[in-house]
Amino acid sequence: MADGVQVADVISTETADDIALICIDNPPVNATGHAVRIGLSSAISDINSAGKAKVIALYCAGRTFTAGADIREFGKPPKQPSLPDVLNEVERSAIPVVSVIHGTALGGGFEIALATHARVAIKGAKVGLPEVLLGLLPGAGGTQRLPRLAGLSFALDVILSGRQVPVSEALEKGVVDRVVEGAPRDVALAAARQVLDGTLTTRRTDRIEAEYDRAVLDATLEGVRRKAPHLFSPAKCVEAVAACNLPIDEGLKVERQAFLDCMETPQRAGLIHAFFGERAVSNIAEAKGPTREIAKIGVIGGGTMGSGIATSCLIAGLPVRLIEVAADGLERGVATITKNLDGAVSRGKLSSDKRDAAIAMLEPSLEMESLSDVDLVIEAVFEQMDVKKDIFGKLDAICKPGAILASNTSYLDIDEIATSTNRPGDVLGLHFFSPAHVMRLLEIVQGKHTGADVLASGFALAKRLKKVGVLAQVCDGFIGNRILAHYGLCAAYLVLDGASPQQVDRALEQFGFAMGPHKVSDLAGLDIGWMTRKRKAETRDPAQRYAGDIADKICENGWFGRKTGQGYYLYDSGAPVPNPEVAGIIDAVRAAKGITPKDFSDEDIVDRYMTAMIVEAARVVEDGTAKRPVDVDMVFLFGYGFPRFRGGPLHYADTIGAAALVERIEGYAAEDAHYWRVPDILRKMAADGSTFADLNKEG
Ligand code: T1G
Repeated sequence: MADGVQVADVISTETADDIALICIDNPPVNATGHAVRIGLSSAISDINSAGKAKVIALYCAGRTFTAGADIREFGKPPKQPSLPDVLNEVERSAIPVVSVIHGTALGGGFEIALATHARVAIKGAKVGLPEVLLGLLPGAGGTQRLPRLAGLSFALDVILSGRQVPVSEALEKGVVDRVVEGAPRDVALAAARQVLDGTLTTRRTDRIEAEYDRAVLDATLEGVRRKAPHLFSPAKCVEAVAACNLPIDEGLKVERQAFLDCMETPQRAGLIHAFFGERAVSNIAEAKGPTREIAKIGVIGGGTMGSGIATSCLIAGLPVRLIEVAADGLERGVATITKNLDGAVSRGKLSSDKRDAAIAMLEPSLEMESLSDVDLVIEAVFEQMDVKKDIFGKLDAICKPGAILASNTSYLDIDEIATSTNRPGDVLGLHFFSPAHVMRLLEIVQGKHTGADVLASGFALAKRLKKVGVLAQVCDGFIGNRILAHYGLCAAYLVLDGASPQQVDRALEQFGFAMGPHKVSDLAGLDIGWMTRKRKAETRDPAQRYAGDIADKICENGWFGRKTGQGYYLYDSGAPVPNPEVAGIIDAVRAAKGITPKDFSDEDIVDRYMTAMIVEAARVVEDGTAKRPVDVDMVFLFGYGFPRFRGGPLHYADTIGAAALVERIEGYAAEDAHYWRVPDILRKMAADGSTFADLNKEG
């Protein structure tokens, strides 16, 4: 028994006619948890001690060969035997061991195969070492055995990319010996017989001389430092692989130490939080239960969002009827969709055949009446309530009973939209993020009358589109945009009070954001924020310090960012350069407001910006707009370019601690007590020592 798991339940052996079969059966992905390690070690040892078998064949039950170590064990005290030790026993087995790979042999799973003496793959399988995506490195011999089998460059590519390698490619590289068809156990028996009759050669990986090229390693190290300056484990991967010219026991020691170095980092914790979080957000009651069939979709609006949404649905194999009010708009929509699909093909994300099939499933129309037979309509038109209510009123009359009516609105009240229909139970929000055929986040907004099956259908659609569906309740901006509105103020206050836009951007890019907030605004279009400020002008809280003066003046010049060639930056010479005119605007606004600019350190900028994000994120959890902290984290990882290795704003908050955050906010409140207020939830956590991770467990 190990961790409540009977070893016999996860490992079984059969012996007959000189052949011993070992089967790992540990659903759902045959992870090499403690019981599996104990069982595999015992099986190898017992078969060798019995001395009857002349060959061992190792395979897995279920849908895949083992997908690696049990990630849930990470961060807990390690339990013996470790996987590296078990794999040394496999490699040093006097009886040759052949492994049979099916599904996705990843991480420690692929490392098991590398430690066996021959590898037979079942057609369609993939192998890979994705540890770097978890802030780790292959810690069970992968950095030592893969270079020996397939050469330094291929090993570095696989280990640093974390990509899944089709076994057809692995065969070419000599990593697998055969690619066959059949069921794993049958293939295992056949492979064992081929070893016995000499038609399948076995060899110990550790006895193969690894090709070695210091120049390749040095160039690779320079490359990873340049490409991912924030990440810790890529350089450690190279360090471990660089030991493959040593005797394997020494190389494995270097690998082990490098692995343990990675295991200790907050980056490993953040990336594993992201891995499980991506799955947790749809692992909720609202995403389960009966759904309505969605076989045909209507999209209203051929603008950027509507075209992106239509593209996403077409790529998923869903026929789309695209509605526009005028022929030129419809033509633009079709052209944008075509461009999106061609872009997916050129990026290698879509085959040409699938691109053609997608185009064939697109039916443009000027007639809203043509939506009478669709199962779901996604409205993506102008963000004005009266426009949306008019459309939903018409859809109510046109669409068949049971059709789902969704709005892609990014902040408007779904409940109010639903009042323009006689079927509020069929109405929900499906908030896509631009570009909708690329960004994986989908906020699924639950109206107070949204039917349970309609909500579950939203999650089913997210899965079909390979999106990360996150449940959100109705409020201005739902989860992401509501929080963005708050910390966006912080960025504006920093510039009003003394920092430059480029300093704020640089500080946050050094923290890990792909782009700072001013570059993001320039990219999205400064006019969007300008319209929002105007929309909110009449209802703005007078106690709130207005932060839009600088951006307003930039917009009044017609400078809307990339789309006009200038905003906070100039875009006419490739890389963006700070717009020199903006400095003058900033000085003038400060002078008019009587602000004496002060210096901010990059650290102070990051602390303020992140604390502002955490404050509103905490409120969003506190008032139930988001179900749990992890839902907010995933919104930011998949919709807002938050650095994945930091796990998300509330995972990051736990690395600071509630008490420290409360103290920090109270310090800032001395400057602006209205903006800087401590959320009750944070004060409670500071008092009882709980964390956002604890709240996630409460679910
Ligand atoms: N450990 C624990 N649970 C895992 C797991 C793992 N390695 N992989 C998947 N699961 C859970 C997952 O959380 C989900 O649980 C269920 O299995 C189905 O997964 C020593 C140290 C294999 C391609 O990084 O890439 O080995 O939500 O929804 O879409 O060097 O899972 O149902 O409760 O993703 O069909 C390296 C990670 C580990 C592989 C299948 N291995 N897994 O995808 O199903 S580190 C990985 C995947 C390591 C060694 C090092 C995918 C998949 P629940 P799923 P899927």
